[in-house]
This record gives sequence, structure tokens and C-alpha cells, in this order.
Amino acid sequence: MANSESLANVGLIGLAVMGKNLALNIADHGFGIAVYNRTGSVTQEFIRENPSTPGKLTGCETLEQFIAAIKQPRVIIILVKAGPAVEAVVDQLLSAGLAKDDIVVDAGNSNWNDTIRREKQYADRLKFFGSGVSGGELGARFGPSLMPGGDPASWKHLQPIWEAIAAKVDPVNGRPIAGAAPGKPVSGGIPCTAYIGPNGAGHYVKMVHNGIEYIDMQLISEAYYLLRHLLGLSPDALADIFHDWNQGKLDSYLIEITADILRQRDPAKPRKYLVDSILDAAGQKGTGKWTAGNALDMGIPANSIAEAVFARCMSAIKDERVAASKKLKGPKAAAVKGAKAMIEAIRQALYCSKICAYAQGFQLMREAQKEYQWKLDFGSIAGMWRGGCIIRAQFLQKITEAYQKDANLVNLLMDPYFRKEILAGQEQWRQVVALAAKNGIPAPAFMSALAYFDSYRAAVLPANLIQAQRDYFGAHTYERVDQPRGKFFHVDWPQADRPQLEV
Ligand code: NBP
Repeated sequence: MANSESLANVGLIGLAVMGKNLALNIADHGFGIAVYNRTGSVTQEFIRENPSTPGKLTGCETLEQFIAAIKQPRVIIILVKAGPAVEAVVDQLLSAGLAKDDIVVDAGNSNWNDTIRREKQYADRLKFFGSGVSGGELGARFGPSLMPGGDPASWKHLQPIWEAIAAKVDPVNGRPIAGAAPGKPVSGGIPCTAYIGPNGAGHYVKMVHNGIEYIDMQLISEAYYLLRHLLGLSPDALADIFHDWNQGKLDSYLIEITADILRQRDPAKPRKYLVDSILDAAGQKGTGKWTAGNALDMGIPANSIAEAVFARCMSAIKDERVAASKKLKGPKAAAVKGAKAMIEAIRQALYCSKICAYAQGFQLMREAQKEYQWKLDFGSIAGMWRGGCIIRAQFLQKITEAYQKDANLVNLLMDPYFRKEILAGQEQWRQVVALAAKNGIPAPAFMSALAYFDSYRAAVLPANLIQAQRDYFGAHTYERVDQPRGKFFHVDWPQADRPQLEV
């Protein structure tokens, strides 16, 4: 039996892409870590490949060895495929002798409802905790954004590790602090993590992050497509535009990688751009669908996030689209004058649509906190997305500030800064949407974001007619404009006598 000094501070199960990189990040920060993987050869190979951290990484062949190698109360991070594998691992840990005070942190992309259920299910046997992790392989290795949810006492045990390994942002300007390398983590800065709330709150916020990621990617793709088709620019020229945009208000990881992607040549055909060789059929793993489905369940208009999911579904029916393209002819493309002005208009359209997309994501979280009795700190959530994660962007500094100024902000569009920005950009945004429609170029996310903006700012919508129709065919009743809300009326339709109208 090892003495307690030589025991690991933490354990990690699941040595695929995320687990391996997170384990190395944890070891780099001076924590001793025991690791285990269902397929033992993966553990052995991982330990063999990483000899540079002696004493920090302990490879374990059995779960009994793994449990015995960690200080109590144990903190065990699981990074296995989301779904039944999580429960399989927890059950095996319990059989192997896990204690009641031990904390199991599910750091995979689990559905928040599963996390709520699992916390209850295991309550008298261990402490089940959920945490979103974003940033992919590189984030896990050098600093992810971490969204922890569970009981506050468990968070106290995880907090030092999570704060050490998370991405860091500059306290003055909120920009990510770069420069981490193997064995050389960055020091100082604000960590991109903070306690989010009980039970499934962390996984819920991670899901919304992913929903926003879907719409961010869709908007960038539409900007690329419009620039290409309206202006006939080459991918290299487009890369220059995205590079320029990345110096301004759109400064973000996704814009930065888009510039790199557009410059990439096809390794199989070096005289061609790789982007032109990639099939236009987008995949998805489900978190966007969960976000859109949850918006529908809660009745929150997150139409652009849903549109981004449907856009991927539409892209996936490639064969059907190819057949339709031969039969369903659109308008002839009109010539576009003034390339410089058009590039700027598309930048504005992207920026304004992005504001609406984030407004929708935060609206969702606002409703969810009521639904699940959480108390979410939106400034802190925006703050932890400034670095490490896929949607990291300078823009998030402004969202952080908006919620710091007003924690009860009704909608991001009502914040003075964002209101000014969107009002300044709306004319060009409308031009771009109109031009896309006129030329038959699909821009569903730009269009749905504009529809969200116009609907949200409309004091009157045509829903009066919908209510009349509902009352007509189903006696569903309606409220009246001249009576208090909550008072319901019904008439017998159609009206028999038609008195003179008041004028
Ligand atoms: P995967 O999601 O591909 O899962 C592979 C790991 O799960 C392997 O270690 C595998 O062990 C283990 N596993 C499976 Br599958 N079933 C198991 C079971 N019944 N019992 C024990 N172990 C089992 O790995 P990943 O891509 O590293 O992602 C890990 C988690 O992080 C997922 O929830 C994912 O959604 C989330 N995530 C991933 C990313 C990303 O960029 N990849 C980003 C953010 C979050 P084996 O070696 O024995 O098969």
C-alpha cells in the first residue's frame, strides 16, 4: 500500500483524445494523476509515450489499482463516450470499492437531464458531478473552458484543479493568454471556469455553448458563400477578408481558423483548394439538436440556433439537392457593384446576426434557470467562454460587461452597446439578406436572425389573427387588447349580424 504522500491527487478514466490531453494538462500543473482506460493497452501506450512527467502520471491496469492510487476523498474525472458508458463506468467504480465521499466528475458531453438523474441515482453511494469541457484536443491539452455543475461541496475539491488547468484570460482586456506548451503552462490571468450551479447546470450551459457554436459556424459559412458567389472571389482572397475581420469586432477562434482553412491546399491535388474538395454535407453529434429541442420545449424563440441545425440537415441530403438543382431553377444572378462595400455589408450582416444568435442562447439559459431552479451568473458564463472554447471571441468580453452592468438584462439586444451596434449595422444586414433572396443564394441563418430581430422589436405581431383562427375552429379563446392579460374571450364565429364599423 502506497503512503498517502505518494498517492495521486486525482484520477481520470477514458484515455481517448480528450482524456489523454486533459491528463497531461493536469500533470503539467503539478497534480499527481492516476489514469485508467477500459482497453488496457491504451493506458500502457499513453504512459510509454509520456515519460517526461515522472511521478505525475500513474497508469493503472485495474479499477481496484486505480482507486487505491488516489488520495481520499477521491476526485475521479470520467471522459468516456457520453451515454450508457458513463453509468457503466460509475457502476464498475462502485463495485471496485469507491467510497461515499468520493467525487465522480463526468466531464463528457452528457445530456444535462442525464446528469440531473445520475446525481439523484447515485446520491447515497457517491457524489456525482457534471462538467462541460470545451476546446477540443488543444483546449484539453493547454487550457479548456470548463463549465462545472453539481453540489458546491464537491466543487471545492475540484476547484483548484479546474482553475489551474482552464484557459486564462487577461484581467484587463479579457483576451486569451496564449503561449502554453508541454510542461510550460501559462501563469496568472483569470481562469475560464467558475461554479455554474447545481446538478445539470454545467452540462446545460455546455449544451447551449454548443448550440451557439452551431449557429456561429453556420453564419461564417453563409458569409463565405455569399462573398464567393456574389463577388466571385478565390479562397485565398476570402482568407484575406476573414483575416482582416479577425482584427476587428469579429475577432474569434472560428474566424481565425476559417482564414487558415481557406488557404489550405488539397494534399491530394496540390493545385486546388482543400475547401473545394470537401463534400458539402455537414455532420452533427447531437448537442445542437438538444439545444433546439430544449428551446421548443421551453417555448423560447431560439430560431437561428434551430436554423443552424436544420441547415446541417439540409446539407446532409446531398443527393436529393443535386437532383432538385436540375429541376428547380432560381433567378439569374444579378451583377454586384462595389466589392468593397459588399464585403463590409456582409461583415455587418455576420456581426448583427451573431448578436441575435447570442441573444437567443442567453435567453435560453435565462428560461432554464427558472425551469430548473438554478441561479446562473450570465456575466460569469460569458466570461468563461472568452478563452479555451470553440466560440471564444473578443465579442464575449462585451457580453461579460453587459451582464456585469445589469445581471437582470432582459435580452442582449436591450444592452446599450449591442443595441447601438445592431442599429448601426441593420441597413447593410438588410441589403445582404435582400440580395441573397434576389439571387437565390441560401442564407437561412442570416435571414432567421433578421426575422428574430424584426419580430423581437415588433410591438405588434400578426398573432391576433392566429388567435382568431384558433378560436374560430377550436373555441380556444383569445385575450383582448382593451382588457387585462389573463382574461379570455370567445365568440360564435362567423358573426351573424354585422353592425356599422366605428371609424
Ligand atoms: P470518445 O467519446 O470517442 O470515447 C472514447 C473513450 O470512451 C475511450 O476511452 C473508450 O475506451 C471509452 N469507453 C467507451 Br466508448 N465505452 C466505454 C465503457 N462502456 N466503459 C468504459 N470506457 C468506455 O472520446 P473523446 O472524443 O475523447 O470524448 C470524451 C468525452 O468528451 C465525450 O463525452 C465527448 O462527447 C466529450 N468531448 C469531446 C470533445 C472532442 O473534441 N473530442 C470535445 C468536448 C467534449 P476504450 O479505449 O476501451 O474503447
